[in-house]
Amino acid sequence: MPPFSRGFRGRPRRDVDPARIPPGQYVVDDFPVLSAGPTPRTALDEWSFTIDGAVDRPVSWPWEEFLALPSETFTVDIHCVTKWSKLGTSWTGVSVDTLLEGLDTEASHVTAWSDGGYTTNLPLADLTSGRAWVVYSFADQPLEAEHGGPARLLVPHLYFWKSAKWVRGLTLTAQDEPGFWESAGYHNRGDPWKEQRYWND
Ligand SMILES: Nc1nc2c(c(=O)[nH]1)N[C@H]1C(S)=C(S)[C@@H](COP(=O)(O)O)O[C@H]1N2
Ligand SMILES: [Mo]
Repeated sequence: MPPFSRGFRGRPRRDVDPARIPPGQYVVDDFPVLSAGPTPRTALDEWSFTIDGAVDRPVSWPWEEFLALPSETFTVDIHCVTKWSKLGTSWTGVSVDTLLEGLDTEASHVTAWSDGGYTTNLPLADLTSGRAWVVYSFADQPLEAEHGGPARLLVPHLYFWKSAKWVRGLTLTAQDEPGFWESAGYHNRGDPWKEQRYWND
């Protein structure tokens, strides 16, 4: 059975601005769960968030320090490559710009890595300029484990597989290295507005 409510598929919805729906997508009201493996459960006192790789000095924040960083609450639309989109989702977290503040790097790319072994690669430019966050709250509630809690990456302008659940760090790299789905045939960048679903799109 598909993890989304049946009946919306392919049916145009009158309450939705079509300009907000990327090509080939349909809108859902619920919040599907898509995980390639079991949900990891890392204790908060063992959790930290690390930026390392091609930086002048690696940085790492334990949970409490991460929560004390300047945060933002914002509302965005999200788009999964399996064709569902969810509009107007509200999140709280720390922007990647804030995390990178004061760091010196000549890296062009980033690998986001997660508890459980998931990785996804992005150009550094897709994570900066206020377009990406590490979020720990959804709809004013702590982020549920099945949706990536305690914290996940959120990169809403790219397909949702780039938004790594259970994210624990960003490794900055001089070369682009395909992540989990990118190595399995998904598009390297994944822009939903260009319908970059698979490697040859
Ligand atoms: N760690 C991890 N992150 C992940 C995934 C995963 O399997 N593991 N799946 C990706 C995919 S394909 C999608 S569509 C979204 C799903 O997020 P959700 O379960 O909160 O809807 O998470 C992305 N991030
Ligand atoms: Mo996905």
